[in-house]
Formats: sequence, C-alpha cells, structure tokens
Amino acid sequence: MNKRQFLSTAALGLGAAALPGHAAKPSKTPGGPVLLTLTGAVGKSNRPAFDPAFDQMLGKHKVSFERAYSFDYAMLTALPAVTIKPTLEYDGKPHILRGPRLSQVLKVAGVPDDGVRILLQAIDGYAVVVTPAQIKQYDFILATERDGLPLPLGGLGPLWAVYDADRIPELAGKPLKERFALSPWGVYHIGVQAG
Ligand SMILES: Nc1nc2c(c(=O)[nH]1)N[C@H]1C(S)=C(S)[C@@H](COP(=O)(O)O)O[C@H]1N2
Ligand SMILES: [Mo]
Repeated sequence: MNKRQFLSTAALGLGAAALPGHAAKPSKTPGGPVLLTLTGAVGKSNRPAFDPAFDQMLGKHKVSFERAYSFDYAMLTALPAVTIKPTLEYDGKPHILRGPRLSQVLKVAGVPDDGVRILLQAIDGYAVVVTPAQIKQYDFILATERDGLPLPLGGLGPLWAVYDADRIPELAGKPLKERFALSPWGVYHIGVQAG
C-alpha cells in the first residue's frame, strides 16, 4: 500500500475497522457534509470555534461559539432510530417519521441533562427554545425520513425536530395547526445555552 492509499484509508476510518477484534464504531468526525451543528455548552467538541469567514449561515443567524459538535448524515443514522406516526398538519394524515431520539443526539455531543436551554434553529431562521425535560417529555426525534424516504432539503429536511403529537395529551386535544409550533423543519443548528 503506498502512502497516499494508506492516508485515504485512514481518513475513512477503515484502518481501525479492518483490524481484527475492533468493531466498527460510528464515526466521531464527519466525513460527509455536516447537516447539524451543536454549539455552546457541549461536553464534546469535534470542530474548531466559529469562523466568521466560512461559517456563513451560522453568522447570518447571529450564532458564535467556542465549542461545537457536528454531525453528518451517517453519524445520525448510525444512532438507534425510532419510528413515530403523527397526523401532520400539512395534509391531515398520519405519516411514518423515523430518526434518532433528539435526547440521544444531545448525549453524543455531551450535552448535560439539566441546567441548559436548547435552541433548535432551522435553515429559514425559525427557532424555538426547549428544555432537556421537554425534549424527554415529548420524546422529540430528529427525523431523517418520512414514509421511508429521506427528508429533502427544500421540503421538511434534511432534519426535522418533531414528536408524536397524537400521543401527547396536551397536544392531541389541540387543532392540527397548533400542534407543531415547537417542531422546526430544516433544523441545522442546536444552540446549547448554559444556565
Ligand atoms: N423551519 C420552520 N419550521 C417551522 C415553522 C417555520 O416557519 N419554519 N413554523 C412552525 C409553526 S409556528 C408551525 S404551526 C408549523 C407549521 O408551520 P409551517 O406551515 O411554516 O411549516 O411548523 C413549525 N415549524
Ligand atoms: Mo404556528
């Protein structure tokens, strides 16, 4: 194996996976396009601080940070996925949504279970603030799929922070149009605010 091949194999993380006795672990640094960046009070960091030159969209959304943890699609889909079937306000029909639990994604980035507020921010700037307790109570998922197909950018994706509103008593009684205000589609940034 020449040096170039070795380096590209190592960069793909295949080196460790190919060793006997080493189970393939989910990648800790994104190899594909980053879809989600957690910033602020994250316990783990896998990218440099905010770069005003190249973190253009984060900058437009007035985000700045020292520490951040980023995920690509493979890192998210490597986490255990759950399936929910809420009635959606867009067509009034139940749909199968699938993706990792938001609490699990936060855990991977070392976000504490309490004493923080969680900003969920979408590509169009729409943002909500929730607590870890609320994320657990609603059992938020970070949906990557609807009805078996990946969520498109330009539609509700690629990531949609959503919950099974039909199964949440305080939401199930509300009109459909009032159930999903805490549910940003196209979420790309999660700001973890301490205190
Ligand atoms: N990215 C994004 N997500 C969003 C919104 C939005 O404007 N942008 N609106 C929220 C609100 S207030 C509701 S009621 C539902 C439906 O809004 P929408 O029709 O703008 O999707 O999505 C929620 N998620
Ligand atoms: Mo709304």
